[in-house]
Amino acid sequence: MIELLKRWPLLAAIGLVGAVWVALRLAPAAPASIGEVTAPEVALPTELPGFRADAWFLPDEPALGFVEVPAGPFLMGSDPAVDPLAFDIERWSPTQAQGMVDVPTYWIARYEVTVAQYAAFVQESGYRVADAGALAGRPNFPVVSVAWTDALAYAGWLEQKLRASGGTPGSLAGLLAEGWRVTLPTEAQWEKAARGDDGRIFPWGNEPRDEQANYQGPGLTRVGSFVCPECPFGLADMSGNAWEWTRSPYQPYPYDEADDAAGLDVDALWIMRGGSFSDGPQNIRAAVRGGRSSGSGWFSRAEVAGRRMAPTARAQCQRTTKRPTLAARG
Ligand SMILES: [Ca+2]
Repeated sequence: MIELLKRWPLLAAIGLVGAVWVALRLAPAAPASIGEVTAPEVALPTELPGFRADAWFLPDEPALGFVEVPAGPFLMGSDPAVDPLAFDIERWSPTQAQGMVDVPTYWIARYEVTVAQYAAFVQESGYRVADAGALAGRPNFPVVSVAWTDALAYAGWLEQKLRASGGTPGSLAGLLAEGWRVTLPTEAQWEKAARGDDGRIFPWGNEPRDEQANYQGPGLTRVGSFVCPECPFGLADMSGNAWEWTRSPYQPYPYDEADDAAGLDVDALWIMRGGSFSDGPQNIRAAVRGGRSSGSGWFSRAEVAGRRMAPTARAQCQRTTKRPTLAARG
């Protein structure tokens, strides 16, 4: 898919249509359209080691698993002279391989959003997710088959819960009181969180390492299964396990966050990052850019391409006032 997106938009569109055709041919039965899906029965565990059943199964950590990423510039995109695995769509401009992007302070979740967290959202809100199969995984595994719109809905719900709860840790409560929002990261925020500020290719350095990420493997693993002391900010599974949605639309580089709300229509593709358990080293690099549509149709749902392209949300807390709304993108 990423190969196809290099020739965006025509080949990407052809590829997506082709993938849907294949999925439909292989599917045992066509799922109902989004409007026909009813709220599923959700079974939540009474306890889950490492997570708080009394806090929507967020991590049992002082800031409920949110980690601060300090303000500062980082090197975004890829230079094929340094990284021979780089795709063309990671190039900054015709004259420049990479660009420096200054990112204000933000917070990002240490782990991918789990099945238990997503299930708590569905159970409490009654929200009708696009694909109830997303709730079928093990509770401490990353949730997959999540439409982009549903990922944003989860983030918005979590923000409301954290704002309303008297038990929200002071660090988070203070940010929310200042007007911070819980939403998906931009792709610049995601990439900075994955590679830090030294331009490394993978979260741990410049060479692939089997022991530090779940890739080229048989399936998903529990979030945080792979210890990566070298990874920036203590984040887990930025490379591999499940693809992760961002809130950035697919746009050619150079990246400009001001473009994030411009020129979007119902056919916009949204950037997903990090590769999955089934990808090889090339697709788990910190600069890799995948794309899917928002979830108003088939394309964004992971079953389109099997579990290879399983996207998940990595909710984050950040100061922006440009949070996309479901009404504008649905
Ligand atoms: Ca991941």
